[in-house]
Amino acid sequence: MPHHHARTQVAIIGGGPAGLLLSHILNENGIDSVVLERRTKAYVLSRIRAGLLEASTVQLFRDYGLAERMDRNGKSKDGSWITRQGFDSYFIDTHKWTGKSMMVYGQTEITEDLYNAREQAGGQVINEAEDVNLCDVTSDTPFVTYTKDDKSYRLDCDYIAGCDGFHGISRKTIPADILRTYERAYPFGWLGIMAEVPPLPDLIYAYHERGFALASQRSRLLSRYYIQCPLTDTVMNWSDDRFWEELIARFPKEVASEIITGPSIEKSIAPLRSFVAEPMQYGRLFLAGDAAHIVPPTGAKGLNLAASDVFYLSRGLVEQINNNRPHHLQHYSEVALRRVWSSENISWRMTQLLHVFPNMDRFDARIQQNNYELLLQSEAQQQALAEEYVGAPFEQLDALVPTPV
Ligand code: FAS
Ligand code: PHB
Repeated sequence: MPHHHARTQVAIIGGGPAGLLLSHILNENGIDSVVLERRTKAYVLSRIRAGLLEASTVQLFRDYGLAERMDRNGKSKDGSWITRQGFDSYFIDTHKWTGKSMMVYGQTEITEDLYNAREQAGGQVINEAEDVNLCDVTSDTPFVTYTKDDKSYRLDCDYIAGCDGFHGISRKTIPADILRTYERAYPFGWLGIMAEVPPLPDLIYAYHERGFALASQRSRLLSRYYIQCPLTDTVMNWSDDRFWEELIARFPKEVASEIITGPSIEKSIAPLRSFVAEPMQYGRLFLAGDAAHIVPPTGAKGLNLAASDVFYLSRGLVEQINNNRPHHLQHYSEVALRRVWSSENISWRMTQLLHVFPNMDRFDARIQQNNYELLLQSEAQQQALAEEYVGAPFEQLDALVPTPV
């Protein structure tokens, strides 16, 4: 029998961006939640991941008082460059085609801002919560059990949000005969480094016969670079010198000559995957973020999808709990998945456009080249890419923003 018994309105599994953002927005709407995070706060904050925010993600953070440091330290971007060996470069001009900009601001900083906001509000984020189990999720009285410091706990709740990422327990709670999954694994990964050197002025995606490369940034003095590498590769094979030499070889000379190199402070390889689990709700369990879907980072959509899921899920929970209006919660999965599949689509197409696929035949290689040529020539293609890259607006944003007191 559990030693400790507690209650909350929403139990949130996972203290990454999705879980923390949901907890914050619920709190802003007077709804109590508890976040159960398996790892220590230091471990969560040590992960280096996303860096580019869609316009709607930035607006959501501003609407909820989370953007003070983002607006101070982040860098607004009117678009990103694409280069292809032997062709003119192309600027995805989101400002020209959509009137919107994106923001370069690291996921690490976002997670820090979210932890700070929860702590300032006296929010309950329980780190090192182990053996989390979701119980009675199809009943009206679901609950969660977990252990911490060798004590066992039971947390009664009205709803459970599964924000525990791709390897979490929440998605696995949905029975296999109900859950539908869709997956595409890619035959390569991204080797990423962080270096305390001034970055290039803009984000640049590069296609080269040697492989994909990406120049990004975190601040005026912190650069983030990636190169495509074989799935079998390991960080041990990549000295800093070898990394910089390969990165420089994949950019056009006029770009390569501007790259400032230096010692890496972080180096890691991430596999690329497209994955979607449907439905994103089961009884009183609702999945959000990587727990429900994964995109290859080529389109910079992973973190932004976590934010849009949280926008839709928090709207549904607020409408149900505060106003006894079930519509948005009942349709959460359907609405969230429309945006998930749009992001899966653009992420897959940008990955196809920009990477060397080891088994690509000559026909596919010419189609890949023609897709780039079309982008250079067609304003319709340019507008479409800009709209998808900057991210579609959330549906009915005004339904969530708290009415000013
Ligand atoms: P997260 O995985 O961030 O958080 C889930 C949390 O749940 C974790 O803290 C985990 O410890 C916890 N958890 C797991 N199981 C649990 C359990 N059983 N009990 C309790 N807690 C549990 N996106 C981009 O847009 N651009 C990028 O460049 C990019 N790079 C990435 C690189 C890597 C290596 C990875 C893995 C992802 C990358 N992503 C990128 C995607 C990433 O940013 C995610 O989209 C984002 O972290 C999603 O946030 P969450 O859904 O909160 O999931
Ligand atoms: C990053 O800065 O980490 C980044 C930027 C754009 C992407 C992927 C990653 O598409």
